[in-house]
Amino acid sequence: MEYFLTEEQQMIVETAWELTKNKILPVRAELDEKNEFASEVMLDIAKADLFSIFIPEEYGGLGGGCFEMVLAMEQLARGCVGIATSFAASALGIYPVMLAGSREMKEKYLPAIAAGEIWAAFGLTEAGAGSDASGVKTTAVLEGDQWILNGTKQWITNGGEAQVYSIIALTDPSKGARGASIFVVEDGDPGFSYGKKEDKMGIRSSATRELIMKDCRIPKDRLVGRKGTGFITVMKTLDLSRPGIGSLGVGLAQAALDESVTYAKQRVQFGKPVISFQAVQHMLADMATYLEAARALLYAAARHIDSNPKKMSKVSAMSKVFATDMAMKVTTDAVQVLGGYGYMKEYPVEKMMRDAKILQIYEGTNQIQRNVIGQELNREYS
Ligand code: COS
Repeated sequence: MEYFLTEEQQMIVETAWELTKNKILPVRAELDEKNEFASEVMLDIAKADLFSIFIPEEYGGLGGGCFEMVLAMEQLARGCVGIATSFAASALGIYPVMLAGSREMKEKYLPAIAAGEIWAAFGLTEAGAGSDASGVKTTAVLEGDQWILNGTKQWITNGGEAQVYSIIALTDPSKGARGASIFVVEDGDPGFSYGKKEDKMGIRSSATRELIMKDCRIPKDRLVGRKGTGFITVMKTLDLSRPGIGSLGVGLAQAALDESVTYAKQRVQFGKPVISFQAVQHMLADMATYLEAARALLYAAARHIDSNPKKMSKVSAMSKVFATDMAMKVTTDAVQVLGGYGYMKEYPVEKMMRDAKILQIYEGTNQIQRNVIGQELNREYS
């Protein structure tokens, strides 16, 4: 379908797709097999200037919005959702600074992120806090001109690979969500270390680790925004980033559809290519239709977010839930179309189906997305 992209947006799509073809497709199976972080590809992404897309021009970026990010991530995810996740997680990690940080903080970090010199990560989840974002137990106490952080973050994408971490900690535990604040913790800060790297079902070329803070001391000015406003910034950050997860679903499903149609045209059974059987055609037709519907919603949502940043929760959640449920279905059907071959590691759809599952879980489970949509509807009709 024609989505009327500007010349600049078209260029982002082409740049990201070229990178995917040349740098991601050749290495994705090996990285998946070895459970290895795609450091070199991340450097290639930096060289292609894709890290600068969402950074404002005054800080050395391209000044793009949610839509431009969605376009880039979709193309990266056509190659590997693990790598696209590492890219997306860096944006997620620095959004709190972009949304609520001081000018000095932005000057310190944003140009380096735009240049791809450093990567970021987002530290919200803990053993007892995931869907319940306000259940965080990590604490931050001010002592003289330093904050002292204590706590452990779990399942942090880019953990151990990023240089900059947005950490959500309680500065006033008695106030619950209203007592949460965000801090920038840097790799190498005293008292800051990493737990073991997780062995995951999918997105194995991304790094997922614990972040451990034991009397971790950071300068006073690493507080992002005002004390006690952390929860709201977290919610705004997730509103901005969730369409990105939708775009990973769209890119992944596109790749699965491409594999399925190509295979169905080649595979001969009962004397004919299997695409000539209606049973297979109907599966492919549904895959293509759901994919295009998800892409249309995603692009509309991202454009809406860029023009209405104050009213983004509902469309953001809709684009994430629809596109990622679609990706799970399309990749599962892709394995079915390829049959026995689809189940083998020799063909890429097996990895695609494994990679799809996380999209329904991270950055807010799809059940949480439905809660967000439902709560907004409740408010709108009151
Ligand atoms: N933007 C701005 N403010 C928001 C907001 C948003 N999108 N969503 C909620 N808020 C505000 C509310 O207005 C409320 O403010 P007041 O206390 O001033 O009224 C405050 O935040 C608390 O909101 P609420 O009571 O709805 O919070 P809940 O604890 O019920 O949590 C959900 C709501 C479930 C939506 C939230 O916990 C969530 O998104 N969870 C998933 C988190 C997630 O994505 N985790 C994955 C790991 S991070 S990659």
